[in-house]
Amino acid sequence: TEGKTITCRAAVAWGPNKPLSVETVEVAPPQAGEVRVKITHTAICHTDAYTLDGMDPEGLFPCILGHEAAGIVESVGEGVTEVQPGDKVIPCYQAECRECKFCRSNKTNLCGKVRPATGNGVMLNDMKSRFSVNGKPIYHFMGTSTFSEYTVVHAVSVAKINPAAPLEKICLLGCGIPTGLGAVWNTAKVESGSTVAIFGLGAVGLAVAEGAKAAGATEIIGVDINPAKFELAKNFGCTKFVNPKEHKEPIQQVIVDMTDGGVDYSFECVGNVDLMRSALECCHKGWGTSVIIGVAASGKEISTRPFQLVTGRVWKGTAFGGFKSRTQVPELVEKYLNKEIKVDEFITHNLPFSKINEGFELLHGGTSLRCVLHL
Ligand code: NAD
Ligand code: AHE
Ligand code: ZN
Repeated sequence: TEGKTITCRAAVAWGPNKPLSVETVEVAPPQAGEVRVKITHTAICHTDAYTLDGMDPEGLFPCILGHEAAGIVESVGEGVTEVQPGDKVIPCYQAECRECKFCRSNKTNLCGKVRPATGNGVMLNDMKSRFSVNGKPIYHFMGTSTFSEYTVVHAVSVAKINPAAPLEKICLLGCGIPTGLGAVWNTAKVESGSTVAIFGLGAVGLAVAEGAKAAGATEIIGVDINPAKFELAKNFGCTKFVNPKEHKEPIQQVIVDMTDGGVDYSFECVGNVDLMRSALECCHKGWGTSVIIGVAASGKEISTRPFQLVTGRVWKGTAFGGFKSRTQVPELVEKYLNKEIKVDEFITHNLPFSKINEGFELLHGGTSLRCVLHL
C-alpha cells in the first residue's frame, strides 16, 4: 500500500447536526513530513460532539472528526525519521515539533508548527486535504481525523509508544485522561492537602479527580447535574458531591460555605461559561486558582467582577493538560503499563466502528464516559 492511495471506511461529517455517515473514502499517501496511520481504536470525546453540533468556530464541513485514538504506522512520507511503518502510535492533536518558539519554551505545550494547517482542516505541505470521496476533498479535523481506518497526520503530531501497550485501552491517552491529569499536575500544580472542586464529571472531570487524589488533595468535590455520575466518581477520588439542581443559592456560594471560604483549586470540565464563573468564584480569596478545561461554544464569553481577581483568585486554562505531546504521551503509556494511572475504568462501552452514531448518543445520554470504537 505504500505510496498508493488507500480506499477504506471512514465516518464522514457532511454537515453540522447530521449523523455521521460511514462510507468509502480515499486516503492519499503521506507527503514529506507526514505519516499515514492505520487507526485500530478510537474513542469519542465531547469535543467531537461539540464540533459535530456546529458549535466550534473552527469547525469545517465536510470533515472526518476524531482525535482520541491509537493505531499503527502504515507508511511515512519523505524525510520522516520520527516513526516507521509498524510502530504503535497515538495521534496528537497538540503537535510537538521541538523547534518552534512554543516548543522551546518550558511554559507551554502548545506548538506553532502545523497549527495554521490543522485549524483549516488541511495538511501543511500544500494546504490541502489527503481525504476525498468521489474526488471531492473532505477536511481533516484537529490534525488527527481518527474516525477513519486510515488517516494522514503530520510527523510532529504522532507519539511513538511502547509496542506492549494494548491499543484498545491506551487510545484514551490521546485526549481526555491526559487533559484531566495534566490540568492538575502541570497547569494548577495542586499540592498535597489541597481542596478541589470539579465541575463536570465526564472522562475529563474524573481524570481531574484521579490526578487530584494522586497529588494528595484531601477534599475533592464533584459537581454535576447528572447524579448518576456521583457513585462512579467515588472510585476516581471524589469525596463529596454537589448537584446544582438541588440548591437555590448560586453553586459557588454552596461550595464556599462547604469549604470555609472556598477551594484551593477548581476545574471547569463542561464548556459552560456560567459554570466557568462559578468555578472561579468558588475559589478561596487570596490564592484560589480556577482552570478552564471545557470548550465553550462559538461566540460565548466569560465574565466575573474584576474584584474576584484583585482579591487573589487566578483564572487559567489548559490544552491537553499542558503535556508536551510526543515526549510525554509515551511516558503516560508507561505509567498505565506500570498500573500507576487508570485507563480501563474510563471505558464504559465498546462498539464496532459501524455503530459510531450510537457512541455519540451514549455520550449525550450521560451513561458513557468513553466508548471505544473498534475499527
Ligand atoms: P462529557 O460530556 O463526558 O462530560 C461532561 C459532564 O458535564 C457530564 O457529566 C455532564 O452531566 C456535566 N454537565 C453538563 N452540564 C453541566 C452543568 N450545567 N453543571 C454541572 N455539570 C454539567 O465531556 P468530556 O469528554 O469529559 O469533556 C468535558 C469538556 O472538556 C468538554 O467541553 C470538552 O470539549 C472539553 N475538553 C477540553 C480539552 C482541553 O484540552 N482543554 C480536552 C478534552 C476535552
Ligand atoms: N477550535 C475551538 C476550540 C477547541 C479547543 O479549544 N480545543 C482544545 C482541545 S479540546 C480536545 O478535546 C485545544 O487544544 N485547543 C488549543 C488549540 O490549539 O486548538 C475554537 O474555539 O476555535
Ligand atoms: Zn478531546
